Amino acid sequence: MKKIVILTGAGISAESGLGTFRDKDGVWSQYDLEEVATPEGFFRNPEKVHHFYNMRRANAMAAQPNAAHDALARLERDWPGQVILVTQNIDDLHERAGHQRVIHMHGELMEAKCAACDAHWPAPERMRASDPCPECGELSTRPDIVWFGEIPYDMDLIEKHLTQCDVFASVGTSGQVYPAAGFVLQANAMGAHTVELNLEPSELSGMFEERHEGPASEIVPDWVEALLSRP
Ligand code: BV8
Repeated sequence: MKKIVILTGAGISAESGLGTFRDKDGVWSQYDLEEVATPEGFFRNPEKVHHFYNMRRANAMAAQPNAAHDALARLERDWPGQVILVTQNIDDLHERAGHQRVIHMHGELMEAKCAACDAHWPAPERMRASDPCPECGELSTRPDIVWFGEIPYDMDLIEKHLTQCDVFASVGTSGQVYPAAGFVLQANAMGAHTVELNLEPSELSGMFEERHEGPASEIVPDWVEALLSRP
């Protein structure tokens, strides 16, 4: 039975009210990426970075999954083959929609870690630079999020899935951030059928054999329904 690998980006959470990054009035038009999403920015001003992620954590906690998150959870449950979900998003809306296995390649808002001893624990609602690590006591706690210039999580696992997939679908991503933006190239090289579901054409649209354009809450449930009606 066909194995499906899905990559999601900020666009799948847009209709849940969580801002995307590069659309008009996106996050990176309001905040300087270098200051809040790089290790250098964190080193320079940890309080500013904690404030940025405390705000995004509060927004994510107040948001609800939308029909696109629900549809992917349904696909994972009802598809007779393997469904692997890789997300660039750090919110937990896939999980709250009932998705069982989510690979968060850019980390998670709801997780914290220690930059000194690498301990991991559930993030409190508000993190502060003055919070000592619960394990080693160092003042080096940080959000468990992959910043620019840092190595994304689970790359070996993701590469393995990409070599085995029959279908690769990309949902709600502009295809500007690597290595995630390179996944469609690998899927194509492996002969997988590639599908893009996005509000508008992305940087990589030409790489996809099949494209659906529109809001994720509409086109993703339609795509899942079509898949399940002819497994
Ligand atoms: C790495 C966590 C090495 C933070 C993120 C030059 C200099 C320095 C670095 C680089 C360079 N060139 C390339 C790099 C590497 C760099 C990179 O790619 N930079 C880009 C900006 C050029 N990448 C890295 O540094 C990565 N690490 O390369 O390490 C390595 C590589 C491979 C193997 C080993 C080692 C680390 C990148 C991770 C950074 N952290 N997130 C946070 O979230 O705060 S990435 C950040 O961008 C977000 O997490 C986001 O998820 C991600 C991707 O953005 P999108 O999800 O695509 O969001 P965007 O707004 O761009 O697009 C939204 C899309 O949705 C649009 O297309 C829109 O049309 C659509 N949409 C909107 N509404 C809807 C919709 N679609 C459907 N329905 C709707 N309603």
